[in-house]
Amino acid sequence: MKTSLVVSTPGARFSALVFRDSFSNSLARVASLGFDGVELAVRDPRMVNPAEIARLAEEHRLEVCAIGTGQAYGEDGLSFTDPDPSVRERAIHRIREHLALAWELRAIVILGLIRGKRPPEMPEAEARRLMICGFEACAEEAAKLGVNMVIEPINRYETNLLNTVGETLEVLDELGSSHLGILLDTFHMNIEEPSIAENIRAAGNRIKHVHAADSNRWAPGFGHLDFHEIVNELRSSGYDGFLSAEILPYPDPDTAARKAVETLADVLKFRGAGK
Ligand code: LER
Ligand code: MN
Repeated sequence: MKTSLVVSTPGARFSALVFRDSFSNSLARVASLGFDGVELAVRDPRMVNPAEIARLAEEHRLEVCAIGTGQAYGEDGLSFTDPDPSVRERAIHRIREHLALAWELRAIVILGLIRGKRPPEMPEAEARRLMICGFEACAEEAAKLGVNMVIEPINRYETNLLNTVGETLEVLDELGSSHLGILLDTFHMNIEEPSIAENIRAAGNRIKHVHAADSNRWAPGFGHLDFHEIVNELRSSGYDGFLSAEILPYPDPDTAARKAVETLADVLKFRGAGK
């Protein structure tokens, strides 16, 4: 497994970002801190330059592991379950653009908050149908490009659609796409799952990305999650991708980033007996 940090562009409103700066500055800082990779939270791919990002990643020897898409919902209000069909269409169109960017950077695309929230007046079955339609349209494009995507279960305070690993695995079964897997975010799991370890086992070889944050969404090591247990379970499931720190910039961005890379690198060095 490798370490990564989630970063975004200046002005990004999502709270769990350590650096929101030009990619040129952020990638230099991420590399100097010793991360293996970087995850880019991108509101609108038309606002970034893929060739420039690829050049920076190469210069700093960083892998661009994933493209986050949640700001398309959080800041532009696009979602697969919006009651307005034109908003749903624009949400799918936006993810197609994220897929094109991911293709250029050899990254995966994260489907998190872009599914939206079921509005109170919308029946559950209808919200689920619209969400599945959105996932299907994106999976079709992903298959054409050969890009992989992950669906992220997100805690109940942020959405009322797919809070748990179990619900998300059911949707993956229904979609049956070889280009779709699950993203496990330890912060959301700590809120929603009775047992983090059991749900890592349940997700097994469908785990294609991991967001690492402690119980309080601070850097791993600043809360009470057991990252040795989490990493041992991920290893047992065969996961060999990134632990990408999606964390609050507390007590300050540099301390948060340093703590994340130190804790994760330490945990990855350690091999528990029999695991
Ligand atoms: C939202 O809390 C989150 O974890 C992001 O990865 C979703 O886009
Ligand atoms: Mn996340």
